[in-house]
Amino acid sequence: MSYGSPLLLSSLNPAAVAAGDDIPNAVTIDGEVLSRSDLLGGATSVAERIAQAQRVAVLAEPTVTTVLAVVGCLIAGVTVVPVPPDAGSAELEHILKDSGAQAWLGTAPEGTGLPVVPVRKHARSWHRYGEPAPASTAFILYTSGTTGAPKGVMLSRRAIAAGLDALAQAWEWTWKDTLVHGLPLFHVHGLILGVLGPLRVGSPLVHTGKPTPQAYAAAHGSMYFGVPTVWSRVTEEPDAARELAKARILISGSAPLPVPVFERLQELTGHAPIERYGMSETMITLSTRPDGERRPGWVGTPVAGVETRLRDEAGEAVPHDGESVGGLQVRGPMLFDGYLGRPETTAENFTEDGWFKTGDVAVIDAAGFHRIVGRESVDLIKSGGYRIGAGEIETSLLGHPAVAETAVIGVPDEDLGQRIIAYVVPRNGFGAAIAQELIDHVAGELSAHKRPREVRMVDSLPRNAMGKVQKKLLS
Ligand code: MLC
Ligand code: AMP
Repeated sequence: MSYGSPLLLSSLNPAAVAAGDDIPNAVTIDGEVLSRSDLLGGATSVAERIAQAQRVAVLAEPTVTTVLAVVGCLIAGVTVVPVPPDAGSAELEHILKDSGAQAWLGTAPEGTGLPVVPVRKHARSWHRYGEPAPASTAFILYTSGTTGAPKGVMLSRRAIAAGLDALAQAWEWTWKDTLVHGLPLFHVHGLILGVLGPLRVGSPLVHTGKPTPQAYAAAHGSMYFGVPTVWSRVTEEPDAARELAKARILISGSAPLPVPVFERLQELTGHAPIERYGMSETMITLSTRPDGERRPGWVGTPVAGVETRLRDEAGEAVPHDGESVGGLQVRGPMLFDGYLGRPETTAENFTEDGWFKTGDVAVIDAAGFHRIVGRESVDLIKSGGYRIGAGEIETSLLGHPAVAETAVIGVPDEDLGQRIIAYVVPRNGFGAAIAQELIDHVAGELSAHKRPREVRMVDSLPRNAMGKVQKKLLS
């Protein structure tokens, strides 16, 4: 039983492992299995090697090495900076510099200059560490803003424990469940919920490497996580979808689940998906419940400890009448401790009375059900469940010699939710033939999921009298 446990990873309790109470398949990733004692012994051995460090980078490939590295840091009280495995040159440089990571733990990309501490999968240590302070920073997760390079979200052990316990309660998640997903291990969804969740609750995890419908069908879990793109792809493979009928719950989050996907999933699996809403900065704050109403297009009610409210642009209260739209503000014990090294940006994102301004606009009905209507800024794009800032893509494109001016937007896409389109005014001598090179330029500098799916060459960008690009006129 983990609820309220002072140990962040309460199911890895050394006393239980020493008593011979093992879980043979605690973590399976892409077919490779770690028992609970493998995980504790292996991760403690990692802890011994990095205990003197304050902050290390982990290349978050979906492997057991990544899990051992992360758990080793949590045992030793070392802050983890997860790095997207396909991070390009500019993104990598930014994350390493901004975070102040002292070394790579596990695998490292070439040429970053930081020392590398290897993770030895078969090494074991049974040294016992005390539990690090609950207020200490467990992770710095990099996430995009509307402008500039990604910011480091500081998440404490205490916030993670509160966030996971609230979800375990909301979803009736116990050690009897087997969680299945194939999400990336550098964000809240795949890493915090998807790896630390099972390790806190004590339920086995099957990570499928990639979140394909076939891999989900073959995993035979009781709980499944997916972003809407994953669920949409599942509904396109009816045989795979029908296999999920045996699960207890299917959970969708990180982006809006289209109503037709909700309905088709229900038709094929017999399960109305649970929808939940969250952010890197807040973990998961809203969810529908297995024993409650699951209304397509709505993300449910606050989880334990969370309060929400709506405010208009003047900061005035917006009624919870199911129709009035307002900026969603939240507070609760699972919120972050600020953006690393950016106290002013942190302060701008909170109200004077301590509520976090999510940047999402929502309605709340009289029963407390929430519907996310959209985002306040067109410059934050959600594509495949990834949060991507238009500004960072524009900066990357402007660094290419062919680009004179550019504006990046997200347009509706059936598969990805939003698809990134870059409008480019080319410099003299460059034309449409350069489009693929620009796409590859962004993928190489930032990461594959931030690449524009399409580049549209134009003679000029629509601007207002102040010279500001009118993105609403592009699409
Ligand atoms: C094609 N590729 C290129 C390329 N063209 N790569 C580089 N340069 C080019 N020019 C290929 C790559 O080789 C790679 O292939 C593939 O494109 C990766 O890009 P993709 O198109 O995005 O892959 P896709 O299969 O479409 O991914 C869909 C997806 C993915 C759903 C699997 O978007 C995903 O994992 N999303 C999850 C995002 C997530 O976890 N968000 C949570 C945020 S936390 P290959 O073969 O190598 O794959 C949060 C809080 C909360 O939001 O509420 O949860
Ligand atoms: P990230 O920082 O990647 O965690 O992205 C957080 C953003 O994802 C939120 O601000 C929302 O815009 C969006 N989001 C997350 N979950 C949902 C959901 N269930 N429905 C709609 N949007 C969501």
